[in-house]
Amino acid sequence: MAEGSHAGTTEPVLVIIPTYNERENLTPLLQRLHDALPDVHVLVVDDGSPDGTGELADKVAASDDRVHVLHRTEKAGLGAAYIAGFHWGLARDYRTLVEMDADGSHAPEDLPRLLAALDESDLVIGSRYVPGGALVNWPKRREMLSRGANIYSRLALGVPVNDMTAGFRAYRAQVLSALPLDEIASAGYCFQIDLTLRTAEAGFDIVEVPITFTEREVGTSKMNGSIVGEAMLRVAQWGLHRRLGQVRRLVTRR
Ligand SMILES: Nc1nc2c(ncn2[C@@H]2O[C@H](COP(=O)(O)OP(=O)(O)OP(=O)(O)O)[C@@H](O)[C@H]2O)c(=O)[nH]1
Ligand SMILES: [Mg+2]
Repeated sequence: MAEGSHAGTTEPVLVIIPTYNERENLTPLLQRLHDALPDVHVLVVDDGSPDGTGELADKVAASDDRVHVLHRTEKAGLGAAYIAGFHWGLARDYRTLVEMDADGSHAPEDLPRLLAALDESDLVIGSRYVPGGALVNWPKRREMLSRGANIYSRLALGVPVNDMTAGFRAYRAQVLSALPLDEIASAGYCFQIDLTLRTAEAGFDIVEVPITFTEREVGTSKMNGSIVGEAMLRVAQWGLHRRLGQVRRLVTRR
């Protein structure tokens, strides 16, 4: 679908950064981001972080027109934060919307390559699991979990993407406008799988570019067992639904 158009790198680009207790990470990350790409705008979506991340973001925003803050009252998960951020960005006509973690795992220095690849695609995924992708300091257990989740998702869903749980992505606005954002209830990292699947099913082009993913050095992970459980269950349901659909189409064709 992307062929023939060159909207990928057109300004303005909005980088959406969800935060929950990322006070120490936020300022250095914004600095790195604007060093790499001075013109991008940022939306920090904070879920009332008890450590004052939201107030810190307000302070930065007060002296930097490129930085905006969306405050939400309770911790409602990564997915809900992104949906709110997407609505905010689409309402303001950003043509490109980027997802990026606040904890430094996603290198802002990789973002120019993601945006360049959007010229040829509708969704660019910064991928750990394509040639050239790398993991730095990730505990073996987390790597196994992530690789396992991706193999499981690819097999269950039949979507040819190697890093479906990746959270460093660039979307063309037209993709997000086409998806029923308010129907997406996935909270944890299965939100990323959910969006990948919906993007593929809607017929948009998806490309993966290799990134180096670095384990956070500061702050704590919000990853937990219920996030994993949610992903496993939902992927199984979506997979079954897709397979049944395929079987149904085969049967009715005869
Ligand atoms: N607004 C908001 N942000 C969240 C929430 N949960 C996680 N985040 C943010 O989402 C990003 C990813 O969360 P992480 O805790 O790093 O999760 P992860 O990357 O899967 O896990 P680690 O690899 O262990 O760091 C970070 O920027 C978090 O601050 C939430 O409920 N609300
Ligand atoms: Mg992280």
